[in-house]
Amino acid sequence: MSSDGRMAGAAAAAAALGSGWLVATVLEVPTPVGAVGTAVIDSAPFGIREWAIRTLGTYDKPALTIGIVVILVLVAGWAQSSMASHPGMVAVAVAGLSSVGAWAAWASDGWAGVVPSVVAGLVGFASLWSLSRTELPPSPTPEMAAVALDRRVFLRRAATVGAVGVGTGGVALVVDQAKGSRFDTAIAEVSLPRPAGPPLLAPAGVDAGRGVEPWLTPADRFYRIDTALTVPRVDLAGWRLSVGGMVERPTEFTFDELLALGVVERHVTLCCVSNEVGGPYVGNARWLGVPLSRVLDLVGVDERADQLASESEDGWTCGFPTAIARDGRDALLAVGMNGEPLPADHGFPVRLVVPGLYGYVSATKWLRTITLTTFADFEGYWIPRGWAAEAPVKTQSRIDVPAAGAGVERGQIVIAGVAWAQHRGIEGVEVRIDDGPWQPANLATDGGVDAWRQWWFSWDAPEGSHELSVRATDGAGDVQTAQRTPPAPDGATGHHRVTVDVR
Ligand SMILES: Nc1nc2c(c(=O)[nH]1)N[C@H]1C(S)=C(S)[C@@H](COP(=O)(O)O)O[C@H]1N2
Ligand SMILES: [Mo]
Repeated sequence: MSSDGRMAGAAAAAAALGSGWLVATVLEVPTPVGAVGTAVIDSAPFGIREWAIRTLGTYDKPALTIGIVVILVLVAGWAQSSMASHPGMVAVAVAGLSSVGAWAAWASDGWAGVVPSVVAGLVGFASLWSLSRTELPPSPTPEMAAVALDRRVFLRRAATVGAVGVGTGGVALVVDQAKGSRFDTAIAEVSLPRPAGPPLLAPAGVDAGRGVEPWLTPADRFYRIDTALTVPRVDLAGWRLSVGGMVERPTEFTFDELLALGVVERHVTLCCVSNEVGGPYVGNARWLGVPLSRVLDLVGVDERADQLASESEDGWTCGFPTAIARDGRDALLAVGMNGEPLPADHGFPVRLVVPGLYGYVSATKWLRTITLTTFADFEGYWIPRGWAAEAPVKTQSRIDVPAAGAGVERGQIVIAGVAWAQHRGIEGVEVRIDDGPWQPANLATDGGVDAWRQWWFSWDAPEGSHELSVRATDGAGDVQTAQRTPPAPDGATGHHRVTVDVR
């Protein structure tokens, strides 16, 4: 493949992607690349998906998008060099790619979703075509076009085609950002009711200045895990929550109708089943929301419905035992996070928060539907992909300071971190230096059984390389197991260990 061919292919790909993106932004449907990315995420085999979260973490989505674009540019390079000799084959290839995008977006957005891919395909093919022929013959045979290609004409056209890509892409970016910031302003203007009772205060914690995780995680630092390549922007006026399935009175709620049921505020720690021992996918927030039990009382739940399933705006689903929603714990339809309306990333306008369960079975963001069903009849998104149907949070503890591999001065130092066992609470934390005995750590004030607990331990560090370990005991008196298991299928176990170098 010549470098001209590659350059022209890249220009044609840019024109196609830019115009597809622009049309998608105007129509408010997924971009062709986004739609294909979502389809890839949804169909990725268990092992690959697990690997992506483990190695790429929150960068898994940008990596996927870049991967798709690189493949398109490579294909476009091939298409450009084959255009003169095999235009029919190129037409079929472009139509094929365009159909993949159209099909992927059609699944979520119907016919409107098809338009960006069709436009991208047409612009892409027109670009390749115009770059492969000369100015002169009115209807060149492929052979003539290849021979007569004038380099200046070619370069001028390549620049024009590239400019179409950059221009449409640039406009799309500006339009999309304007829409995004208008949306964030609209969120900020949502006024939420005050919870009943005295204000909820955070317990006195360990001084966060030492590099310890703050007790309350700010929303912009809260981990984000979901399958959404683009975050849904839900229009509050059109939003409805429908509650149905095995209930006596299927009911639809507007946002105001939901809030009218009354709100409470609770500290709840949320964590992801994909979190490795010592990992970052856990956070603690002050959630404002309507107790799920109030909604369930209103609709009247059929006793045979052993699963409470839910679905999001973007078609993601999950489910957990109905009994858990009714056992008195503070399962919430959350509308606020740390005193503000839910940010778009964390589920605006309404999400579920269920203390004691991993997010993948319970914490639906951009909530739309609650369906009372059975475990026999329904499986949430992750269940056929290899994760356990029931997933109570496992007791975990983490050392945040000193950081793994850190060099520290000998003498008195503080070892500190967090421990969590949602809905059982943390009764104790112990620290072990190398192969020494387990020694009790100090616990910060208890913030309730549903929240994590900070801990610290004063250590007179002797010179050398040392391994620090931590383990927690939950409110039922059960000591965190030392047995190492991976996150799949229902949450990692084992002790967090860090090695430090004392000088
Ligand atoms: N709509 C939707 N909700 C979702 C998910 C998702 O992929 N889509 N992921 C779940 C998972 S696996 C977790 S761990 C939590 C994470 O919530 P956060 O991103 O607010 O931290 O959201 C849950 N809710
Ligand atoms: Mo998760």
